[in-house]
Amino acid sequence: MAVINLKNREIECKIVYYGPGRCGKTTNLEYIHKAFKRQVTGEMISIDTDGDRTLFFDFLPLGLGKIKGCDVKVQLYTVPGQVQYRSTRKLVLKGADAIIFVADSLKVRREKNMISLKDLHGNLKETGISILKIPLVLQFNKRDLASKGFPLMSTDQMNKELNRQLKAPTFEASALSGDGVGATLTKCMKLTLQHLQKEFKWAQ
Ligand SMILES: Nc1nc2c(ncn2[C@@H]2O[C@H](COP(=O)(O)OP(=O)(O)OP(=O)(O)O)[C@@H](O)[C@H]2O)c(=O)[nH]1
Ligand SMILES: [Mg+2]
Repeated sequence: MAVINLKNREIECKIVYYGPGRCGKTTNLEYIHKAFKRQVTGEMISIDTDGDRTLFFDFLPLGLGKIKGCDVKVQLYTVPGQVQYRSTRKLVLKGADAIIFVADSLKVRREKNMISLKDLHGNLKETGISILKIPLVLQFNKRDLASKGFPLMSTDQMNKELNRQLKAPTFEASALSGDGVGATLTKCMKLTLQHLQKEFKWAQ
């Protein structure tokens, strides 16, 4: 849950990158760390890894400047995508203000995307959050692999299979080259701030 400190005029929120193993969550954060140096306010921390696999989480703090006189700070997290780390994902998800679901565009990962989205749905539900209510953006990652001859799903197919009910904004991306990474995060940030503004009005 976002921390809104009116005295210091600060808003701090948490965005979680979710998705199946090897879909590119850590690569998104690595790109942001590298390409958005002015916004990065601290080191990227990867807690517990095995090669390129995340076993606990990655963390990257950002400062996005002032919005309506408030300093906006964002904490980015990734979950471990491997199926067996469900309880860790639930832990990392705690207090999330928004989700970026990274789907792998490779045809062979079709089912893994669906399983991971279902897992997200279940984990959110267990913490009393509806997947339809939390700010959510879908990223169709690894689009660059088409030009290297890998069979990819069409974005139409991915939309039908993953996004029919969610109707979330979607972005094609290559986390490796950075294409679409900033656009995904910017949209998610906008949705998060809109959502907070609505909630805050209720709370007043
Ligand atoms: N070609 C290509 N490779 C990518 C892209 N995104 C990630 N990869 C590669 O896919 C592999 C897995 O990426 P990670 O970012 O570690 O995946 P992850 O989602 O963090 O995986 P877990 O930590 O196991 O959940 C790495 O070898 C990346 O370089 C992409 O957009 N294009
Ligand atoms: Mg990872």
